[in-house]
Amino acid sequence: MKEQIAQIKENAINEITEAKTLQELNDVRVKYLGKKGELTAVLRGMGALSAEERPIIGSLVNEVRDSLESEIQKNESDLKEKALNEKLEKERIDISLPSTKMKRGSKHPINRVIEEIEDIFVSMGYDVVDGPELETDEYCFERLNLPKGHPARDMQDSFYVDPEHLLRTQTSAVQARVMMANEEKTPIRVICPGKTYRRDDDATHSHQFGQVEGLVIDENVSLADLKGTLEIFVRKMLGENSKLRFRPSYFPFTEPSYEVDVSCFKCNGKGCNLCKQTGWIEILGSGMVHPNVLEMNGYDPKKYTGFAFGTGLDRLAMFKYGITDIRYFYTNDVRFLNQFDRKDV
Ligand code: FA5
Ligand code: MG
Repeated sequence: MKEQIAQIKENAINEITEAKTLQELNDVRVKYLGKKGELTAVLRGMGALSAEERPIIGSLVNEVRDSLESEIQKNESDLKEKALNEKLEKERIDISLPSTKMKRGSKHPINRVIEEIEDIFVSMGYDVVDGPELETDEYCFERLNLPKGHPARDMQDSFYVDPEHLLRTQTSAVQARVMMANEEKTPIRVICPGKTYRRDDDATHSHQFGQVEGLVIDENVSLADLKGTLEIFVRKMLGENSKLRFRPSYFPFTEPSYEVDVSCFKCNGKGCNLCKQTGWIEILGSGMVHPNVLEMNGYDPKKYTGFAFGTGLDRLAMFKYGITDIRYFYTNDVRFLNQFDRKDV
């Protein structure tokens, strides 16, 4: 019996050492130590032994089982380590490979210009206000001294939705809204950037474009205040050397009215293709708020005066970034937009 046990032990140790995988090792365990295993069978057969032999054989079997178990355990941890190393080698990551490039969004050039204008005017004490893009005829025209049938309405070709509603043609529509909301409180100092719409379509005119309106109302506001404000604005926006020219013009809601030209930044006023050889580029309309407009919207024109201006955002952005066609702003071509993915532009 002892020899049989010694033989089992020898065979088992050999097979344990030869097991190449965890599965093979487990098969050896089952073969010798499992319920129907060879060593277990010896224990089962002990009933046939004499009372003297039984404890001797019993402890021998236990000894062999213990040593087989510890042998299995040792080989098992070796095999586990080997399997792990193989896995690590197979799944090795080459951290020196270049990574996939992340696509970043960038700020739209029009939004950059809006933010810059807001910073300039907020630093001068202005509030930034908003108004609806779908506007009533009343606010877009009537309260700006443009009654129905007024010939100056033809200056802006409008998109009407019904006889009383249209897509606003100018941010000037917020002027009346701000005055009505303030109920003769002063000072009013606001700018309003936003989208505007007209029936236009060419390289410098789009059916949708952006404007920024400015409105100041207080006692003793003068034309000098308008000029000084616009000079600061234009110099900060387009460069310290920009010169301004006020050209008398006509808007029904201002009197007197001016269109403001800035010296061409490309040729410094000498004349080039950008400024059509004139040395000047028109950037905004402005003037002193018409007394009728003050009165119609709740401000006593004998007590209060004010100035207003409206500038085209697209045109400013075109100057600033040297863009030749306004339609690039609205066609969402990423190759165009990606160029603005830099802090210094
Ligand atoms: C006005 O719209 C007046 N509301 C400006 C104003 C405000 C005057 C306050 C007095 C007091 P005008 O129609 O000129 O004015 O338009 C102003 C600017 O908007 C233009 O100089 C131009 O830069 C821009 N603009 C007008 N139409 C278009 C268009 N279709 N596409 C792009 N920009 C346009
Ligand atoms: Mg104009």
